[in-house]
Amino acid sequence: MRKRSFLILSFPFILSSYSVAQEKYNYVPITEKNTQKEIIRKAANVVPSEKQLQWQKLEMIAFFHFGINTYTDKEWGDGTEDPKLFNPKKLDAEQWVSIIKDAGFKQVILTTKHHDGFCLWPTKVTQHSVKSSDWKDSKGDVVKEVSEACRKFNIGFGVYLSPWDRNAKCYGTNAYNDFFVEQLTELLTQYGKIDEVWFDGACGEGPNGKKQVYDFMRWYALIRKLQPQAVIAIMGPDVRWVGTESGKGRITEWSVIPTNNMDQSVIAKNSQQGLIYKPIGDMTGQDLGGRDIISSAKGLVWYPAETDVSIRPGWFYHSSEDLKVKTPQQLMDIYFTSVGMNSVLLLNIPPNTDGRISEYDIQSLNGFKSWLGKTFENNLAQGALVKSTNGNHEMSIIDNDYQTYFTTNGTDTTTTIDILLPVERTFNVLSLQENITLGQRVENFVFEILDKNGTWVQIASGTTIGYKRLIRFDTVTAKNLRLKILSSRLNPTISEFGIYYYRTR
Ligand code: FUL
Repeated sequence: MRKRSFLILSFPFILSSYSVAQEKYNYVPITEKNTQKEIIRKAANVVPSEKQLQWQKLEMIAFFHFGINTYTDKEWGDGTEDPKLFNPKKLDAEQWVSIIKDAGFKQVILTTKHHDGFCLWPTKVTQHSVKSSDWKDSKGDVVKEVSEACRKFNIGFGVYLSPWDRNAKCYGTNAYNDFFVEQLTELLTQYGKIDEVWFDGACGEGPNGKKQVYDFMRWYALIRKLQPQAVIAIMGPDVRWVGTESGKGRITEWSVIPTNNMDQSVIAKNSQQGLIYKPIGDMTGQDLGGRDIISSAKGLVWYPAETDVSIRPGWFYHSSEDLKVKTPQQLMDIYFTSVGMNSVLLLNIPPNTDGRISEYDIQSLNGFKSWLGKTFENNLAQGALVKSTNGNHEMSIIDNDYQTYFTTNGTDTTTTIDILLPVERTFNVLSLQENITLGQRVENFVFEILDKNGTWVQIASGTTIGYKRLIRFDTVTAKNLRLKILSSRLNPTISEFGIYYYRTR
């Protein structure tokens, strides 16, 4: 894949086969001189960095919350727990990874340290770790076992390292930032390739009652230096928290959003490394990037959403929640409202006190996997004839190749695409994908079918598409379909179009 520069200055280049002049940037400042039209155009040309693109394509990531809380039956430890409580008699990281891989997950994030400060690897900077437990005669290393299992199964590996540390004595002083940098350095240098570093937002008191000012900039620079391919999530510059832990994303989900901390000197200094500070602004509203919102932005940035949710009520394993594991139906609903709403799903599956994923969770994941597979195995639009009023490469929307895409002629921002199926098909799901390597542009679309009386009937509509948009509707049978793009920030691009039959049980 072509390597892109992160220079803030826009640069024109020509897409050989499509001959559309494009500007592209990962983030862009808005000046007072910019007209509303220029702002919209700038927004349409903000694109993911290479690592953000690869991350988005993963679609599903598994979270493993495991640690001292697994043994105290708590969600948040206070840092006074005895490390000897940690004793997973049958820990099997390969079981964890093989199960989630089999269910379709492409990456893992492990809680290497939660707020209690207990480390799952034998860090040199504190005794509060696996090396003070009796597990494997104090020689165990969960981070090593999980990272090796991920490599064996060819799955990405990421680390959650809680900034809030209720055990570290130095928490609340400058020394804590050094302590944290050492922990981060160990994780980033001893376990091979790291694909995601996940910092949550909790910032409470430490053992001495003091709060900490986190030196995020220093941490980001370290990650960019040691693991430049890793995305930094949540309290980081590459991936944003969707805003809830319910598994429900936004119906209108823009990956291009305003940021109000576009510091030009920082940008210039780090222009080759991607954004190195966390965009600032309201990340919790219903619509984070619509025209009204970006019109007053100081800058625009590609900052996509990650939807974290647990398969159980809690993040850590509690036997009392064995019968509360989310059902395959609930996981399917979550898939539609996360991946299907232009977000990446981060599903937590907490290993139990034995150090294994429990049967309850396995059964649910198996049900989810086969349901997902059956639903999406055949695009019922295959074999269709696709035509548009004003575009090119129409057939590429059903070629199952994300790179190729349909776009309009000239500067047209609206279009009608007709899809003539070879035979009548019965379906209840629409799947759309924009080619985000050119930006996120579609603002409004409708989907219609020709009914038995020869009338076009609208069966679905939406605002944003982004990397993926899935819409469910009542089952219909039709041969003639029509996708109308009613509004787009620049020439709309459609990489893939799909219709599917989702069997509800
Ligand atoms: C939050 C933490 O406080 C929760 O315990 C959990 O780890 C969640 C994913 O992040 O900030």
